[in-house]
Amino acid sequence: MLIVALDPPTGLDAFKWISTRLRLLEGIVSGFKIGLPALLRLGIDRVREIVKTYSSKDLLLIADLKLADVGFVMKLSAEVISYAGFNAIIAHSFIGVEGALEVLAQRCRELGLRLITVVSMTHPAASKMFDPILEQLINIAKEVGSWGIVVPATRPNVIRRARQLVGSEIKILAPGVGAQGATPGEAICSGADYEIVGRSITYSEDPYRAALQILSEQRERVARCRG
Ligand code: BMP
Repeated sequence: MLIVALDPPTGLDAFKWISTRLRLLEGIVSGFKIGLPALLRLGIDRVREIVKTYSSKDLLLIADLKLADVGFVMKLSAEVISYAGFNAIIAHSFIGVEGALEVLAQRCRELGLRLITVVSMTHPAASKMFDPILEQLINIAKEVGSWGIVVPATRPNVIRRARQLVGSEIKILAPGVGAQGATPGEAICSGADYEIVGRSITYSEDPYRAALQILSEQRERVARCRG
């Protein structure tokens, strides 16, 4: 129920930084999310070297590109992401279905990539920009057959609403735990399936211990809310 976001700090060897954390954490977490900072710094072939090692394992390997383009271009991006060994990709819901997400969703099905769409975000402006149209964004996510949606752990009320709207079919992935203020387990108690944690684990002196601590807090909280 824990996904680790790997966003390497500028100035360090990104390849080594990511590889070390994957190796340390692969046995205790549900998956990893790698985004633009790593992809831009390393390029797809070096990212592939890292990701391919883990492709055969039972891990979610998410490419966080937050795609928001016309279908044809997103389709090309999905092909690159699949080549690198990822098994999931993130796109924005707000771009809509026709000519955009329907094209991406079709290519993802062919490639065996899980499609995750963003329906709200953790930053303060998101409550003005995304939440008023949450239902519409979720309907888009459902229409294209998204495997999962991104909903902010920082706003548990949005998670509760999203869970009511998607039912039990679609996974809810909730970033914002730790560095952005949400506490471990709170999003799961509100209806999320996974919590996404970056810096509280990856920037810690001891990422393994930090992850164990978050997992234990998550378990305690969930045990309490599920009674
Ligand atoms: P951190 O725990 O270090 O704040 O990292 C959060 C991760 O979740 C980052 O990789 C970020 O891109 C991602 N994320 C987010 O913080 N808010 C969102 O609304 C959506 C995200 O994907």
